[in-house]
Amino acid sequence: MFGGGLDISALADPSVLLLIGLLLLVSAGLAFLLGRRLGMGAGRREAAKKMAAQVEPIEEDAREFRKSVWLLQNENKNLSTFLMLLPDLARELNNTHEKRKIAPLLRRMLEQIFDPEQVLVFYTTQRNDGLILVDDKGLAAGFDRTRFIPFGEGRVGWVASNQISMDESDFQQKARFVKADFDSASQPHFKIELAAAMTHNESTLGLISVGGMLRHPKNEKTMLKMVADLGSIALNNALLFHKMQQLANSDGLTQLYAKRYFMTSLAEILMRAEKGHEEFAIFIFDIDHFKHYNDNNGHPAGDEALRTTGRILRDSVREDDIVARYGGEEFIVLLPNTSKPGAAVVAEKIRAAIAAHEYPKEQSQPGGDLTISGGVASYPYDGRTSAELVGKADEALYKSKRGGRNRITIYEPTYLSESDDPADATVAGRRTA
Ligand code: GH3
Ligand code: MG
Ligand code: MG
Repeated sequence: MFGGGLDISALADPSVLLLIGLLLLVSAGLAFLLGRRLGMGAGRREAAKKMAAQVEPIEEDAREFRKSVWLLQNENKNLSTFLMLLPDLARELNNTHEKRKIAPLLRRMLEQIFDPEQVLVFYTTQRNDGLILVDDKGLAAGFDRTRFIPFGEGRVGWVASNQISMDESDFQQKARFVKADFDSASQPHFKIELAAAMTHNESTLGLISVGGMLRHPKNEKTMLKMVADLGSIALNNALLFHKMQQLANSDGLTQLYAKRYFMTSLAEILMRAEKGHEEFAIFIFDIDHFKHYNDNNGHPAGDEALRTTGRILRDSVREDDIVARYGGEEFIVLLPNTSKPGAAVVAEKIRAAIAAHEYPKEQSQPGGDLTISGGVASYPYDGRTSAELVGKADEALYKSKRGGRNRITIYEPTYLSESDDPADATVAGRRTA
């Protein structure tokens, strides 16, 4: 029926027409479905794009948020490290009354907080005109640690004299506005990114600084200042303690050591001498006819004579000898590592110096001179305890008194069985009797 060409007559067949109709219907349906499907895909892509555009900033926010959380966690860790270390530092600082022990404690604390390449701890000099390095971490071995840094020199000197805590940006900012000699050529070894002064009552007691920090806590300047403040409290306490100790140990009139301090030192020297098989000596003396001097010239003149005697005594001995006022007009000297003959020489030198000194109105004294009588005893020959040694020196002193005064007696065991003749004793010095 379709052979050769299109047989139009076949279209007249209702069954064929039905078939074509059906086919058209199916393809229209398919086309519709396909079209719908295709149209929907493009919408979705569009929507997805829209959604992605909305999600991107959220993701960015989340990234920022995660970063902030990480920073906060880090910050929190730094802060809790700091807060955990603080009580320990305060306790340790509170337990130390020695200035030299404070610096290492501060240095260790700063190492733990900032993980720095360099830590410097300075104390103010006694003359109060500059700084001296007392402890450090990371400073070149060849650096002269005894070098004096005047207030005002370099970053360190600037912070010490201005008492303002500084960080790196403060230094840079200040350098622009103030003509400060921050990067002084004299301090090329110093790495100072953070510095704070330790102060008390407006005076600078010292300074701490860090540089090359591997850890940068958020409030680093405040943290450093807190450590500096703890340091200044400790330094001030040590200073007060030292002053109190000096007051308690010294005699108010002569400024020599007091008897109690002398006895403690004697006990210590005794122990050391026992261990090290060393010898030492003590020399005790008493002003002759001092009652007479007081009665003739008045108590204030007597006080002045005691002060002068203390000065002469101090000027006559070595630095490691201990000189004390033992009682009213009695003085005592501890001569470590000194032989008996050596002590005799020192004692005689002191007697001669006092006799040679012209005390006001001394002419009215018996013999026309203000003089002393003394006794020397030595370890281990004359005694092995403090009481024994002081007792023997005192015995020798009274021998000098009995012998006519203005003389030194060196204790000799032989004169215990004595005939009470002063000639039996070894006597140094001028004999007036
Ligand atoms: P001697 O040669 O035997 O030691 O005679 P002395 O007069 O020195 O001895 P005595 O013990 O009789 O008198 C000691 C005097 O020292 C009496 C006392 O008033 C005086 N004295 C003690 N302490 C002080 C003081 O702090 N200031 C003054 N001005 N006098 C003092
Ligand atoms: Mg006397
Ligand atoms: Mg006396």
